[in-house]
Order: sequence, then C-alpha cells, then structure tokens
Amino acid sequence: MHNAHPYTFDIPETGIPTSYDNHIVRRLSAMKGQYRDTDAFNALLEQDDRILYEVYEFRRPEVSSELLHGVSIIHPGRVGDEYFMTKGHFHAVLETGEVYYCLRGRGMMVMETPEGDWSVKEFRPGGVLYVPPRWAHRSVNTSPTEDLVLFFVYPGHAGHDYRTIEQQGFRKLVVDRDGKPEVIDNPRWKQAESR
Ligand code: S6P
Ligand code: ZN
Repeated sequence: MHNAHPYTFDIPETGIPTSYDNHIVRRLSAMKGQYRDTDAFNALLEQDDRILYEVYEFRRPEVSSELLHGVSIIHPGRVGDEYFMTKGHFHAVLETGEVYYCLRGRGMMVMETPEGDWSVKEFRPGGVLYVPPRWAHRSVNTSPTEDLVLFFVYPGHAGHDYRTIEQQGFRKLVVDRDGKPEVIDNPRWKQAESR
C-alpha cells in the first residue's frame, strides 16, 4: 500500500502500469450464466479457462476521501456472438460515480440504473466516459484483435454489488453482426428478487 505521499506512474502501450499493488485476473469460468449462448460458453470452457480481462489496482483506504484508480485490460474474443466483457456491477454505495479514460482499443460501456434507464457508449482511444451515480457498468471489447485498455477512477467508499447483475444480467447485450457491434435486448433479463 502506498503511503499518503503523492506518486506518479506511467501506462505504456501494453496497458500494464509501471507500478501497482494488485493484479486481478478474471477467467471465463467467472462469467458462468452471463453469456446467452451457453453451448458456446461450455465448448470454450472445455477447451481452456481463458483469461477474459485483468485489472491492475492501486490499493488505497476504502474511505470517501480517497479515489481508487487503476487500469482494466479486456482481451479480444467472443463467446458465440457476444464479445469478451467484464462481469459488471453496481457500486454498493449506489450514489457514487466513476470516470473512465480509454487509452487503447475499441469497445462499449453497457450501463443501466435500477429505475430502468439504460445507455451504451463507445470507447475509443482518447475518449472519456463519465458514469454517473446509480449506473451499473460493464466494459465490452468489440475489437477482434486488440486489447481494450481503460483507466478508471472512483470514490474509495463505493464498494461493489456484483450479485444483482449476476442474477438479472444487463438489459442490453453487445453482439457481433457481420463484423460490427450491435446493441440488442437481453432476452433473459429479469429483475433480481431483492437488491
Ligand atoms: C470498479 C471499476 C473497475 C472494474 C473493472 C473490472 O468500480 O468499475 O475497476 O472493477 O473494470 O470490472 P468488474 O465488473 O469485474 O469489477
Ligand atoms: Zn465501478
């Protein structure tokens, strides 16, 4: 853990920051139930429990005066016609936002609120995305070949609610149609029993 002194780091081409405290690796098996093509999911998992994405974090105290930050790298690939993507989450403290800055690659952020609003925004290098409080968010890599590299910043006390998305999914999916990303309704979206 860093002390309270200022620090700097660089994010090179690879997306792996020159220093970090924690490296999280998320594999296909962590995404069970999230892809709508379960046959494709099982077939891929049988071959290899592949790494879909990685997160490099700076560990800071989880208090509201802190800003948690790091880099997520979503690798290219698909499960059926759905792209590799993050699990996605609401913040446990719903009234907390997040800023994303895209350094490399192409992708989309799929978002929704408990009230039923949804939004899908594009990521391209140099683009900034503001995720307001209350919006669940999932990053999707729509490039067939390149990593999607995202820098993120959010309040220290935000926490994560993964369960709601695990239960209900997102209202929208991003699928590949003839080499192009298309946003469609999630046929299996259902309101989670309790939040
Ligand atoms: C945390 C922030 C990101 C994600 C990361 C991986 O609030 O949104 O650091 O953690 O992009 O996604 P997920 O959904 O697996 O945490
Ligand atoms: Zn978040």
